[in-house]
Amino acid sequence: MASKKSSRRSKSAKKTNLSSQGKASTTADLGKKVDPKRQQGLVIKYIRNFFRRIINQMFAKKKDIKLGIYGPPNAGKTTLANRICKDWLGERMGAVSKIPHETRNVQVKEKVTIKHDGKEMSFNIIDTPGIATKIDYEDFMNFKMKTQQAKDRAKEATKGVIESIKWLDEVDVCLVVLDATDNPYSQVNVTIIGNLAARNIPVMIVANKTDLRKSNIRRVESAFPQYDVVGISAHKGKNMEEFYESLFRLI
Ligand SMILES: Nc1nc2c(ncn2[C@@H]2O[C@H](COP(=O)(O)OP(=O)(O)O)[C@@H](O)[C@H]2O)c(=O)[nH]1
Ligand SMILES: [Mg+2]
Repeated sequence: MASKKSSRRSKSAKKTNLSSQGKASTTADLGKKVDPKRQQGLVIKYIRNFFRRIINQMFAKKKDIKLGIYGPPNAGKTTLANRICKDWLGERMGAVSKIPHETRNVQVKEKVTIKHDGKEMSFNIIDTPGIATKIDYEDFMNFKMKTQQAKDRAKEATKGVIESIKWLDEVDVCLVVLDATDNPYSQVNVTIIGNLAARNIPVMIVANKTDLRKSNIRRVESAFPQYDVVGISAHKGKNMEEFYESLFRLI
């Protein structure tokens, strides 16, 4: 019995000990809290941080969205880039030609502010050289180019394809421009879109040249059913409202 009692006593003694320690620390904390100098310092620090946060938010630089324009040669990528730049900057972006691989270097137009439905977004527009699986200098000779000129163009076009692919690392969102009069199930189209999907880059497909009778938006939609497809004529400026609406939905 005696031993049981003594063990109970020692347990309660332990409890008392713990609770007194707890009390002591609480008292110490309270002591700190009521220190007016420390309290004043904390309030000043809080107010300073609060205003710093507000000022940072007010002047925070909005990041420009890097919009890549990709696709096979001659689909109308530069024509679309020019259309966007003309709509919002009043100036065009680059040269357009019916001869493939006119754009052989990546072109960037910075700070293109687009407004839609009361919203405003700033883009860096990246027009890329067309991606092709085969570039043959003899094809350029059909456009009445001299042999050396055709060879140079083929060499530059090949470099351009590599540059386009390198730039995929820089892109936030991407437009894939396809000529809606062409077969959409090409190796190039599947490779571009597959590459963008693997990088988790949001994609919108632009079925261009809808002003031409041979164009077929449905065929593009059924080739890539998981993507938003917008039919436009970049050349004529047809359906650009829907294009901007889809672009804002993409972001
Ligand atoms: N009919 C028609 N032709 C277009 C359209 N967009 C571009 N083109 C023509 O297609 C050719 C290639 O255009 P371009 O913008 O240089 O293509 P890119 O190689 O993809 O940059 C040029 O002759 C353009 O005038 C369009 O909406 N309709
Ligand atoms: Mg081009």
